[in-house]
Amino acid sequence: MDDVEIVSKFVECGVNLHPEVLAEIKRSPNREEVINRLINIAREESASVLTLDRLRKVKEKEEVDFPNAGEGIQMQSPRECRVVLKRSKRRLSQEYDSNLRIKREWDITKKSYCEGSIESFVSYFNNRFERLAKLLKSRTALKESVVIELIKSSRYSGEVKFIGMVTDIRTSKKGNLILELEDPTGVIPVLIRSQDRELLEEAKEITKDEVIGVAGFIPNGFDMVIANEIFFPDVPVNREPRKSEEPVAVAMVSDIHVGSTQFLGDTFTRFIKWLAGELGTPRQRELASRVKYLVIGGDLVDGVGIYPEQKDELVIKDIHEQYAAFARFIERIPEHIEIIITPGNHDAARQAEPQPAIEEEFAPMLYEDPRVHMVGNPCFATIHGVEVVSYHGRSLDDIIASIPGLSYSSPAKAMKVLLKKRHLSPIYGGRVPIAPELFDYLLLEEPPDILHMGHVHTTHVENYRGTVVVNSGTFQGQTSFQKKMNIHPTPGRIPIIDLQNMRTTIMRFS
Ligand code: D5M
Ligand code: FE
Ligand code: ZN
Repeated sequence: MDDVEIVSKFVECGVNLHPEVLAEIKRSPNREEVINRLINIAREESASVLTLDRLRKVKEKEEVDFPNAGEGIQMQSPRECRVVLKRSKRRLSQEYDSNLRIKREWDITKKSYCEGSIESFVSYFNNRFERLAKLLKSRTALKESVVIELIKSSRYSGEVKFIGMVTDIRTSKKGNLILELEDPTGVIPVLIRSQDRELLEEAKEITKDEVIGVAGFIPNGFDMVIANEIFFPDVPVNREPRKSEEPVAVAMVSDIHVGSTQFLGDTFTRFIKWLAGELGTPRQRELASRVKYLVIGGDLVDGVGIYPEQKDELVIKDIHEQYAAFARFIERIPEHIEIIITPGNHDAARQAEPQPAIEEEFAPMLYEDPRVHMVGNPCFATIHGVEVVSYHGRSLDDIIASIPGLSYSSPAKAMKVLLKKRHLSPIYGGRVPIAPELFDYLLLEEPPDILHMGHVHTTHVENYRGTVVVNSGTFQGQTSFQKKMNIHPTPGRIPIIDLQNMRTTIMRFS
């Protein structure tokens, strides 16, 4: 691209280029990308001349905007641009066959055996314990772990290693942390001493009802373990994430809240137009053409009777009509995009987790659409060889409330904690109703390549040991409830993950 071509690209968009900026652009290895980005920014700010000073500010602004973005994450915001584009007729993703397997065996839909009896709670927790204990035992450090009964019966003093479910957490007057750990053979207290600063810091991430390993010792004559080390099931270090051989991408959305007075219809429409190749710079359109899958992680509609006084914040007060309005948006998504839909806490599905798919009676149009897959929450799927887990994310409320240092503004950090626990919703008896099924569907048996959640209405992406941890934000503006709770949503920022290189681009639509 020579000087004239670069300058005319800007001129076509009504922006004049300062010669210093031109020189800077030419120095850049990824010229195309820099040009597109600058055009967007200049148009967004109605700047008619782009100076070097502006360019520096743009760079600063981007860092401030998304300080926590993980590796390989780029911000993009498509605007209708006057650059004359050669509209590509072929859509890249259309050229490749669909390669999606939804793991129905891990989906609760149509197979809930939950009775809610005491026995079912016992078998539910046994299933959770056994499977997480197996994961922990596969770690070298815990190979020689023993059952709690043995530790207690032998009354030995000395080193011990064992695995247990956390049934209680409390802090003593002296600042020691006291855990109570249980396995099928017994219960034992574990003490984390206040002077073990590092261990205490690690232990802050422990929540009730999760399964951990402990290495420690029993002091002479005591019936408790002093911990030296704690182990989360975690995901292996240096795991190579799987990738697609085909150039296809997946768009992640959630929390659309159709029917709410705060639903941002224009923003959602812009997103759909971008998917359809009708919006954006050439590079952004190229990315759109890769999108072959759309995952919608719950809260499609605002629902009715979800919280007190919700009526006042609804423009559509009938749930059937809310889903009908939602379906009219979905109809406009290009045919070749396959859509996976899971429920959230505002949807017409059982509230207790795991949630079965949204009921057909409420959303018949979605069931009639052959490219829409109506699935439960959580959903486990393999897309072009990439393992994807999508979970609405209600447990984030409990995790953020119980672990110091976590916040609604950085949900991917809370999601990482869940990944370490290898469980999507560990805390029982918190805000998340959990159905005691015979099998724990909320457990992460395999580390996923993509862990997707929503619910907290804040887009945030990080990478944890090879897993892309992504929260897909919302298409709803701030509600009065969120205002009271000091929650600041980030509507219209949509993560797009290219499955061929596992890079995430956050597209901005508002
Ligand atoms: O949740 C939207 C946001 O509001 C999300 O950040 C959680 C927060 N939220 C929802 N319910 C509660 C309660 N009961 N307490 C505190 N924070 C909450 P949504 O599921 O879309 O309503
Ligand atoms: Fe929501
Ligand atoms: Zn929600």
